[in-house]
Amino acid sequence: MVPAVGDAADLLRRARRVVVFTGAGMSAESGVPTFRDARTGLWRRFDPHALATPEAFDADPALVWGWYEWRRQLVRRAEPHPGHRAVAAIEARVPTVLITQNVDDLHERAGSRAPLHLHGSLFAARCSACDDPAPVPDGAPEPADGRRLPPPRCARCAGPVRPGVVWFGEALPPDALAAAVDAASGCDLLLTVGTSGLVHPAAEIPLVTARLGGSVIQVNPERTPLDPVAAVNLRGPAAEVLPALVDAAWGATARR
Ligand code: BV8
Ligand code: ZN
Repeated sequence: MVPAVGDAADLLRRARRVVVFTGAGMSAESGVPTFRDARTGLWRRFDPHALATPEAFDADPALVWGWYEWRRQLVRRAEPHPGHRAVAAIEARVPTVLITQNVDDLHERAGSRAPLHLHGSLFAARCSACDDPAPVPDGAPEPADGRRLPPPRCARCAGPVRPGVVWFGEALPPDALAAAVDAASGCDLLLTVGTSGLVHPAAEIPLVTARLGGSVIQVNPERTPLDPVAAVNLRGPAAEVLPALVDAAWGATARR
């Protein structure tokens, strides 16, 4: 087991207000590719940073909508892992705010009640012309060649419906971002899991806690720019490390 888990457990047991901050690595062991390895499967020819933009959608709505429909169906087939359930166990033991950069619903399906989605959700959609919310089609056909699927049309103005996510170059939802900064400012412990810490402004969240004297614990198999900021770096995968951390802090009963 990862050696420093005892130190991290002491910090977690003593914490009065916790923030859990997750990135794509949190979903990796559920089979949802991260942005760094999103070249697996059907999309190895495309760079997600290029596809997740308003320009890409304007240029080729069917390609971008097909990519999100493919990801939605992949997430629907995925299951939360013990790491997601360990986060819900922390929420049950100590006042916690869960902030995620992920657009999947794995935290919710593991029992987390109200994650703050900084980058929106695969299961939300809205009209790209009039902003009216639009339903996400259920049971849409798997994108034909695994690629293109024309987006649905808005019931009000017949404009193309877009995914309810934040694309590169788009502002984050102001209320979610403000709530996240507020939580990160007021917590005494921030647990950052599975994020490369490269995408801004979300990447600033752990730094807010550290700057105000809170402790940061990082869970990631690899080094990231957050290493120097973390009081404890747990070098391992979320599905293994998070349950071990909860067990070390409160005993295995905490995860039942
Ligand atoms: C904004 C939703 C301004 C969509 C996402 C230069 C040019 C242009 C823009 C910029 C620029 N420099 C900075 C910017 C800003 C840009 C940015 O930060 N770019 C980066 C690439 C440099 N940011 C933006 O554009 C943001 N908006 O700035 O707007 C503005 C302001 C006002 C008004 C108008 C405009 C918007 C950013 C949000 C983009 N949307 N997602 C979708 O999902 O399709 S971002 C998306 O990528 C994710 O949500 C996530 O945030 C990010 C991926 O990062 P991670 O989650 O960290 O995942 P990653 O794959 O990178 O790493 C995985 C990690 O997990 C690794 O560390 C790995 O080691 C670890 N791991 C792997 N396995 C495991 C594991 N960990 C634990 N367990 C495991 N098993
Ligand atoms: Zn419309």
